[in-house]
Amino acid sequence: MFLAIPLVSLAAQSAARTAPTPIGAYDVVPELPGMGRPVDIAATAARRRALLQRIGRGAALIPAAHERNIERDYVQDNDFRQDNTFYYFTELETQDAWLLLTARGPDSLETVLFLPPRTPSQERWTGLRLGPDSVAVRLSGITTVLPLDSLDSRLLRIRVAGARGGPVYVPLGPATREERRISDLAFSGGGADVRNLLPIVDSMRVVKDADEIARLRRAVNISVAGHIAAMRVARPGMYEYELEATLEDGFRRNGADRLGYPSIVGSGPNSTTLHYDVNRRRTENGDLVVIDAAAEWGQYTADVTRTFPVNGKFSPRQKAIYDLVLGAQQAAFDAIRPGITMRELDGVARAYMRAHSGTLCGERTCDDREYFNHGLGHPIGMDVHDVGFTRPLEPGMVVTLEPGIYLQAEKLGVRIEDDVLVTAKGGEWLSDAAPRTTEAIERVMSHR
Ligand SMILES: [Mn+2]
Repeated sequence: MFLAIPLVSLAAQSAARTAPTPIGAYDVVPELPGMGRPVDIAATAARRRALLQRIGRGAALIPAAHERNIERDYVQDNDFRQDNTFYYFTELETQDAWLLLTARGPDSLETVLFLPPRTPSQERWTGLRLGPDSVAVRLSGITTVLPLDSLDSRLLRIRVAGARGGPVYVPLGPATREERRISDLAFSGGGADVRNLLPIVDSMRVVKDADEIARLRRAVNISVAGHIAAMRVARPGMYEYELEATLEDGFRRNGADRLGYPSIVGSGPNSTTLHYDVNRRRTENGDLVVIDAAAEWGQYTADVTRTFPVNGKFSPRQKAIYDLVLGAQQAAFDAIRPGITMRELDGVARAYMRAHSGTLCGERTCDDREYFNHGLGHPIGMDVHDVGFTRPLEPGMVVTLEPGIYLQAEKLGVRIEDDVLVTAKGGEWLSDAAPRTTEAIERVMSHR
């Protein structure tokens, strides 16, 4: 495991006068300074073996993502993010690569990584790239690394073998012209049995392995640091984007690769809009602020929401609603065990709200779809809404619990969202270092 940087306790961070050590100090590999992260070679190899066991006999052909063109595609953002399926089997952040896995029986697995050649003149602009050489072999743990231009001849062999070689699995979805050319070359007219790889990979991704859980923990810890930073600076009269800036500063300062999703910073009336991410309103004394935001680290993203009073002190009414949401979240957490479904946990949270609403939400109870108008939670992973929502919980799944109550007439919204690792015994809070109770939030905000 490469999770070697010790976490700095948040208390120690705030106490220190000097700059805190970042939680996610940027891991790099010496051969690609600043470009790549270490690969968990054992984990990726195990995933490839697991895939080939599922396939039995056949091949899987998986393209890497391509860099967007800063002039043509996204003027404001040239950020490269690896394709999740390619990442799952390689943990490489290299672009325009292909992975070819071939199984001819249970003990015969061939893995070939195809990489474009390095071009020094281009690297003057882009920085170092992974090329088809011994560095790639060492970093990836894949012993056969070939230049990209040898992919065609390999695919022709698959095509000649046709159906005799077993099915060929490819991730079917939107493809680039080059991806279409290559899959045509491999499959058209050869009689190969082409199938979609994604359902198999998605089912493998539901239960996280130790490396994935370590990545999620790190993404969560970075996210928590950002949430606490935002709570500490909050003052009535601040603009939502000022809180957003402190929040995201906290993410990036602690080594986040990027946001897991656009940060939601909704104050007052905006606290009741579920996916509000305009973040332009000026806060007012007495507002609640809902911040639903998280960092991505090592391709995995957290998903955390906190609600706090911008002036640092909950009103009795705000506290009553908050505590009902908190109680519902705790009830769902306490019900977590292997075998239960997210839908059943949703029912547990709603039953708690129904039983404890009293007249807080008026004639109807607070679990009403008018007030708690979204689902309780979802799996997280490489996607913030990750695969496996309908699967009964198993140890190694990581899910969110995020009940909320939104009272538009009162401009009062509360959502509390934590990330939970499912274990054999129940659940483990991953994000509870972010203050969760009104007392803990007020305590953090009093140290401003
Ligand atoms: Mn969520």
